[in-house]
Order: sequence, then C-alpha cells, then structure tokens
Amino acid sequence: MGETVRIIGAPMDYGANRRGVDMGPSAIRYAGLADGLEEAGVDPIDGGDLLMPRAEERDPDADQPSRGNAKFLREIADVCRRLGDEVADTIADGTFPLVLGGDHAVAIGSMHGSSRNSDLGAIWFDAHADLNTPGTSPSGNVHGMPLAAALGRGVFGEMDWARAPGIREESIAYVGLRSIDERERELVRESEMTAFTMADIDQRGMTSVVEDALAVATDGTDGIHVSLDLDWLDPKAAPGVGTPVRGGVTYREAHSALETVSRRHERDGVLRSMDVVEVNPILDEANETATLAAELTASAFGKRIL
Ligand code: 6HN
Ligand code: MN
Ligand code: MN
Ligand code: MN
Repeated sequence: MGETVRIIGAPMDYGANRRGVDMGPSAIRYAGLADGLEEAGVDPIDGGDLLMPRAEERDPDADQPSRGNAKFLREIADVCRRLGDEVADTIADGTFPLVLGGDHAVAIGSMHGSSRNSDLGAIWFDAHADLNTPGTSPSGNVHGMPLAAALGRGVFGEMDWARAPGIREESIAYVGLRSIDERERELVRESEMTAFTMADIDQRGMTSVVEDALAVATDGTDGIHVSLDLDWLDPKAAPGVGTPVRGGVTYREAHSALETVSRRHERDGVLRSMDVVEVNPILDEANETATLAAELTASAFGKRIL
C-alpha cells in the first residue's frame, strides 16, 4: 500500500482520574508499534510527543466559564488545539495521523483536526459511551465526554476547540458498548448515533457488526475516524486500563474487528485518522495491553496471519 503513517504521541492524563495513561505513547512504541506497521506494509514516521505540563503542576478546577464539573478543561483545551492542528497538517501533507493517548479526551483534538475540511464518520470501539457533558458527568473526568465535545453538546457548543466541524451524529457508530451511566443511557437512546452493544456482538458476531458500523460511518462522508479505547477489550486481555469493565471483547474478536476495518480500507481507502487510547502501563501486566494496542493497530493497517 505504501501509505505513510505519522505517529503522534499525546501523553495526556488530564481527562482521567488516575495517573499512568500519560505513559501510554512510550509503552505502545516500546511494544513494537513501528515494526508492526512496517509488517503491515505501511511506512511509519514518528512525529514525537506533544509537550504538556504534568497534572500535579496544574489546578484541575482553574476557573473557566461554564466549566461545570469538568476537570482540567483549560489544559485539555490547550492540548486539543495543538493536536487538532497537527492532525489537520498531517492529513494536508498526504500522511495518515495515528494518535497515541493518553486518555480518551485526546480524541477531541483528533476529530477536530480530521474533520476540519471534510465530512467525517466515526467508529467508537469502547466499553463506554463517552457522551457525558459537564452537566451530566458523574465523575467530571473529560475522558467520559469526547463524543459530546465533538458534537458540540451542552457547554461544548461554545468551545471552538471542542466541536468537530465535519462530524454528524448519524455518522457515528459504537461497537462493544457495555457500561453506560444512568443519564447517558437516555442520551444514547435519543441520539441518532448507531449503538452496537456487546449483546449485538454475541448475537451476530464481530465481523458482521463491524461491517454494519462501517456502513454507518461511511454513508455520506469523505472518510472515517477510528477511535480504539483499550478498555473495549475484556480486562483478561487488556488489564492495563483505568476503567476496566468485565464482559468485553476477546483477543480474537478484537483482531477480527480491526482486520474488517483494514479490508474495507484496502478496497476504498476509507480510513482517515485513528487514535489508540487509555493504555495505562502502571496498571498493566508486563506491557501486555500496550503490546495488544500495537498489534491491533497493525491489524487495522492490513497485517495478516498469511
Ligand atoms: N473512557 N462514564 C464514566 C464517566 O466518568 O463519565 C466513565 C468514562 C470512561 C471513559 O474510558 O474513555
Ligand atoms: Mn499548523
Ligand atoms: Mn473511551
Ligand atoms: Mn472506555
């Protein structure tokens, strides 16, 4: 294929309540990400990491108009602005942006940058719905809010760095949902997003579900963003995450899902940007989760068994 993939590290942990995800980019690189991408037939270049102050040096409740209970919103806005620019510049250069988190709030920057000049669909591989606003969030952690931010819901509507210009609700598909907050459940039900839960995967099998998710995200769009939250997997396969939820996707199902994405990409070039988030090396067992993150990324770019 010869596609050039630019690795962009976003070692941000402002959006989660536990330190550790800031080490995700290092751990995923160390686990062999670049080698895996080469084996998949793409050309990786490493764009390094975005610089950011340590959370301990900042005040999570620093004043910001309409911040609500959202923690570190100023810092997250600053990182997402810079990340959005870098993602947009990478695409303008004809290169593929692969963002390594960090917590899932980095996806706000990825989607903003990727949808700046085009209509973008999205597939959300996650245990969680990530649709809280500062008005509904039980935790105040912004990693539970990136989809609400991208859609400009609630107070995010006033934040130019948050709302992704080219993303519409009906072009977003969840795959593997299993942990939804009480108030979020209504938001998902009332939204125009398509939600494939773990129950759908049980009943229909992963390949068929992901093919449907691809159909949703590519319908009427110029391309898709894939957001891979490692807590999508069962904690047995991916123990190194901050918000594990049992009953998740297996190792084989995960590969099958990303291989399904890659087959579609090989045919139609649909993939436009991707992020791999929520790997927490402090909670991991011998870098197992980072290794899985690297392997799944290679699968998304076409690495095959034979
Ligand atoms: N993630 N729904 C919970 C919250 O605090 O809003 C958990 C969010 C988890 C977010 O894993 O990216
Ligand atoms: Mn620029
Ligand atoms: Mn998430
Ligand atoms: Mn999650």
